[in-house]
Amino acid sequence: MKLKSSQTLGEFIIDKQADFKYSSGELSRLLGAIRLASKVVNQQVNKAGLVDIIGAIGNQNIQGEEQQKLDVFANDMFIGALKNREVVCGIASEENEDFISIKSKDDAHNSKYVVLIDPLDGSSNIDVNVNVGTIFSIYRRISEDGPVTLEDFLQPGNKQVAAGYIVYGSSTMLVYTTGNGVNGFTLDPALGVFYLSHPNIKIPEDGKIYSVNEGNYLKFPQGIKNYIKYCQEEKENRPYTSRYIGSLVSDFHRNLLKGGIYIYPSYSQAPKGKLRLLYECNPMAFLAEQAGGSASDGFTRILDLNPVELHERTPFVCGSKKMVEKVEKFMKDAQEQ
Ligand code: P6P
Repeated sequence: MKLKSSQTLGEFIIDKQADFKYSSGELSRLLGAIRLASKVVNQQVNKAGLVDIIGAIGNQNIQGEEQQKLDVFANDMFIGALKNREVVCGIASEENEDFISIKSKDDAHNSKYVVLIDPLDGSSNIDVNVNVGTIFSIYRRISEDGPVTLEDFLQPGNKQVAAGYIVYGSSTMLVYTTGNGVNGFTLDPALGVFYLSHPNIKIPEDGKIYSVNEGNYLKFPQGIKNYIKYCQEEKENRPYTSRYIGSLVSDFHRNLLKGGIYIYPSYSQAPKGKLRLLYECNPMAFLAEQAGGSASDGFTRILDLNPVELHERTPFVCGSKKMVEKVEKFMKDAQEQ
């Protein structure tokens, strides 16, 4: 067997350490904690399906509980790994109502980073074997010292120091940015090592894939309805292709590599949309922009939104720059009519 030539994630993080402003290696150790937790979660996500097919695996009940609670398992794994590395002073998670303040072993709160995570986005897809993902967003704390405060988490997305996701799919990939471009790493499950497989990812400026839950079409704002009709027209390079699998990380990942747009608009039952600003939209928006794409709520750049609540939602339009601009034009024109 030939040893792989490409760089491992660990080597890459160390190589790029110089890119992190004022980092004394803590951000590298933080990313290392995420790398570790993602491997443990990947193992469980891949086993989850076996319960349904075989059901005779010793720990069927436990595994069954984990399967229903796999997102809680993922939450515990990421929080545990981050706590053990003593590099974060606070964590906020989709699974926890309140944020967690973390003391280092010397009882101090001297770590300087806070992390926000969606530990297993799309987990309702697990039992039908559709890809799921983990999303993370990292900030430097703004409070001086002592326990973290809510304000440490309520920072606009343009203050993120790093963000990324893990997609547990046909292969497991970790994609992240520290503000110096986007790089993708594929897990070799036999060795348990992430290898650099997608260096310096750039999203195509335009695309022909649109991802939206068209079942909600009648409830969408007029601008979104008009854009969907535009995608379906037999004109120029249209109709586009509709691809929506109900898992943000997977829909985003495909569009990142091929070009496309993901839309989760507001509608009557969800006046602010469904997706969470802090640990879904901000990290994905940071990645999209770092790859040359863009992200808005249909009017305003996602990364410039000022959060007021930990779990607040926002309408979300994200992907190829020209496609996002086209949606924003439809939204603006509809508003003016
Ligand atoms: P809907 C999963 O629950 C999620 O948060 C995203 O991963 C996904 O894109 C979206 O919700 C699906 O929502 O309302 O279309 O089923």
